[in-house]
Amino acid sequence: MLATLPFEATVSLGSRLDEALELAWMALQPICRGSDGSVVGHEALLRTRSSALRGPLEILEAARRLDRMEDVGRRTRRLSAALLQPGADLYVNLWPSDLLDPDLGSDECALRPIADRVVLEITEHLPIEAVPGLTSRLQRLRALGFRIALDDFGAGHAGLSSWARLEPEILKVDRRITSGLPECRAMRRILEGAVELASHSASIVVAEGIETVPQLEACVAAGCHLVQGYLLGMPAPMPAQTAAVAWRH
Ligand code: G
Ligand code: MN
Repeated sequence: MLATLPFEATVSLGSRLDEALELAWMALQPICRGSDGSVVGHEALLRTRSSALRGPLEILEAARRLDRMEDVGRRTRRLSAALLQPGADLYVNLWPSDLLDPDLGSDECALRPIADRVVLEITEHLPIEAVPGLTSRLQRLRALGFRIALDDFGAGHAGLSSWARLEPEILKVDRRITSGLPECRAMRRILEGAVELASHSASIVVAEGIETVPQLEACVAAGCHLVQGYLLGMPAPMPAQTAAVAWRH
């Protein structure tokens, strides 16, 4: 992959990535209980104050081209660990390459001391089948106290086979499903079906991407335990301790 980049371009992209990671910070977005709106967790989302690379997508693309995904994962975990809020779990995104990184779950891993408060969100940017020894890696992470979430469920990447392989404690249903609610009956049935399937393994369902009150009500009516989205709270440097919308009782 690097061979396609001329030497100067590699050096320049490398120093831009260094700067972006140096100036990186994590925004926190609240995750709320569907029944009463109380904040039970925060998802940590990568941001940077650097203009050398703008935003997480450019950082990830640069890291991928330079084969430096581990640097991003380690920096993300270190920054996230410092942001654990009292009484709330911390949701941290993993890339499949992080599952191969010996740092994850090691004595040096910043998340290890707080593992029982951390949910590791896994999505399929790379097929999960491509991770060698996935089952034993997950077993080890769970033995340390981490919980596993399947992220972006229903988005096309994260499907039923990933669900079967990961056996996640938490299922995060992508906004491409929840955005169709309440109007789209098919999306509602898919969401209800996911909740039903999740109940057989006692998994918790999080509805992502909630932007309107009718969407929120439809997700709660479908049985989603937790909800997340701009309506409840934007990703922000100061963690929200309460939902941005009033709950109906
Ligand atoms: O893949 P994952 O689910 O981790 O994606 C998180 C991304 O989704 C973040 O970049 C965050 O800013 C964005 N996001 C969070 N809530 C909403 C929402 O309600 N609507 C939209 N469109 N994006 C959201
Ligand atoms: Mn996520």
